[in-house]
Amino acid sequence: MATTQDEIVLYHWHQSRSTMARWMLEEIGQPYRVELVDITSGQQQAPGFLAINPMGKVPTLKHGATIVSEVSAIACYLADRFPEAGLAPAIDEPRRGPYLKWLFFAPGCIEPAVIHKAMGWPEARRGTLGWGSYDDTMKVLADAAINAAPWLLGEQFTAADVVVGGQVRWGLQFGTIPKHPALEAYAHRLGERPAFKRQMQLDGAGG
Ligand SMILES: N[C@@H](CCC(=O)N[C@@H](CS)C(=O)NCC(=O)O)C(=O)O
Repeated sequence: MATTQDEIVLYHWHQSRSTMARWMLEEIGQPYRVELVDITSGQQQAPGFLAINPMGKVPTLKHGATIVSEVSAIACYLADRFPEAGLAPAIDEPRRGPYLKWLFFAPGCIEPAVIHKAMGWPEARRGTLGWGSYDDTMKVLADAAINAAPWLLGEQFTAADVVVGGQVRWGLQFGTIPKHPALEAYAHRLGERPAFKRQMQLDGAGG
C-alpha cells in the first residue's frame, strides 16, 4: 500500500458505496489509482487498512498525506481540492448553503430513512429521528428532482448530485425509493454523464 507524494489512491470495492467516490474521481478528471479492498473476504479488517480507516469501510481516499473517508466527505474534499473541475459553488456564494445541505442530507437523511424502511424497523416518533420520517424525506427528494434544472443547484452539476444522485439511482434500482417521474428523469440524466459511464464501465470490469 505504498503511495507516492500527492498521488490519489482510492481504497475501493466495485460493488459498494465506493462507486460514488469513483464516479466523483471521474468527474474531477485527475489521475488516481485504485487499491481494491475485497469486503466480501474481510480485507477491510486487515490491520494495514484499519490503520487508514478504523471503521473498516470503503470508500477511503488517500491524497498525499490526507486521508478522508465517508462518501460525502470524499466528494466535498475532491470538489474543494480541485476547484478547476467546477463541482462546488465557491465558499462565499449563496448556493454554497444548499450545496452543503445536500451533501449532508444524503448520508444524514436519505440513507438512514431508506435503510430504516427497508429493514422493516418499527416507526419511531418523528422528532426522535434525524430524518423525520421516510415519507417526508422521500417528498423532499421528489420535490428536489422536480425542481432540478437540470441539477440540484441549477445549471451547475456539483458533488451534491453525485452523493444524492447515487442514492437516488441505487434506491430506484432496488425499489427502496418510490418511483416518481421526476426522480426517474433525474436518474436518467445522471446516467448520461460521461464520468458516470466511465465509472460503470470500470467497475463493471471488476475494478
Ligand atoms: N458511511 C460510510 C458507509 C461506507 C460503507 O458502509 N461501506 C460498506 C460497503 S457499501 C463497507 O465498506 N462495508 C464493509 C464492512 O462494513 O465490513 C460512507 O458513507 O462512506
